[in-house]
Amino acid sequence: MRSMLALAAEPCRYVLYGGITCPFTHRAMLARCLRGLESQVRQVLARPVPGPTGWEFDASGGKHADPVIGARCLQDIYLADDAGFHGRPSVPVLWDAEDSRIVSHDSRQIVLLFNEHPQARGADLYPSGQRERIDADVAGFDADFVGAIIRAGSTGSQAEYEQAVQRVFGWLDALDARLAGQRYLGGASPDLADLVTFTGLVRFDSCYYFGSRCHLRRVQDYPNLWGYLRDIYQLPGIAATVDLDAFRKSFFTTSPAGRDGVIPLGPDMDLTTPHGREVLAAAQA
Ligand SMILES: N[C@@H](CCC(=O)N[C@@H](CS)C(=O)NCC(=O)O)C(=O)O
Repeated sequence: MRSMLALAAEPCRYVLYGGITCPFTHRAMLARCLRGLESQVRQVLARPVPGPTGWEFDASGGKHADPVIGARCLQDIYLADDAGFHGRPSVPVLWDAEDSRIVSHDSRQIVLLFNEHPQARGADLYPSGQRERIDADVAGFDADFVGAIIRAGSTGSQAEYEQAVQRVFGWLDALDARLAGQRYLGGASPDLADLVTFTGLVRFDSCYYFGSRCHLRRVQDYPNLWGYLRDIYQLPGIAATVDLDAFRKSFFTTSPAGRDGVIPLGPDMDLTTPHGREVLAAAQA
C-alpha cells in the first residue's frame, strides 16, 4: 500500500498520539525515530495502561499530559476531528495541529507517511525493489507470530495450543537462521519489516514467553535473534521507545494470564550489551 496523503515540512505541525505499550504505536514511534523526524513530528503518549475510558492523558502537566489540544482521553482527539464521532478510537493517531484534524489512525499508513516525509533522513524503510518481500515479512509476522501467540495464550484446546506454539517457534527458528548471514531482514539497513519484527521480539521474553505459554525458548536463547534485537535497540533513539516494565504491566493487566492482578517480575534482560553484528553489514557492502 502506498500512502495517498503527504505530510508538509512544517516543524511541530504534526503530532503522533499513542501509547508506549501499544505495538502499533511502537511501529510509528520507530519510523519517526529511524527517519529522524523527532523535531518535525511531536509525540504525545497517553498513560501506558488504558483506564476505564480507554487510553487516558494526565489532567494537567506531567509526562502523559496532552499540551496540544488538552485531551483527557483518546476519544477527545477523535471528537476534535469530528464532533459526531461514535466509533471505537484506537492509537496511534497522527494529528495535524494546523488544520485541527486527524491525518491518519492507521499505523501502517503513518509509517509510510513518515517514510516519505520531505525532511526524512536515513535509509528508506520501504524501498521500491523490496516491497513485495517486506509485505510478505510483515504478513508472516502478523500471522505466524502475533496471531499464533494470541491463539496459544487463549485456547482451551491442547491440540490447538501445541499447533500454535509450534507455529510461533517455527517462525522464530526460521528468522534466527535467516539472520545468521545478514544484519537486517533486507540486508544492510533496517526497513519496515525490521521495525515491525522488533516490536514483537522486544516483548517476547517479558510478556508472551510466560503470559502466552510460549516457553519453549526465549529470544535470549537464539544467538542471532538476540543479537539482532540488541542491534536495533541500540540504534540512536530506539531505546526511548522501549519500556519493558510498562510492556509487562500492560500485557498482564489485559491478558488472561494476569487475571489475578499480579504482574510477574523479570526476566533480567540487558539490551545494552555489544551485539557484534556490524561485521555482517560490512561483509555485505
Ligand atoms: N488499525 C490500527 C489498530 C491499532 C490498535 O489496535 N490499537 C489498539 C492498542 S494496541 C487500540 O488502540 N485499541 C483500542 C482499544 O483498546 O479500545 C493500526 O494498525 O493503527
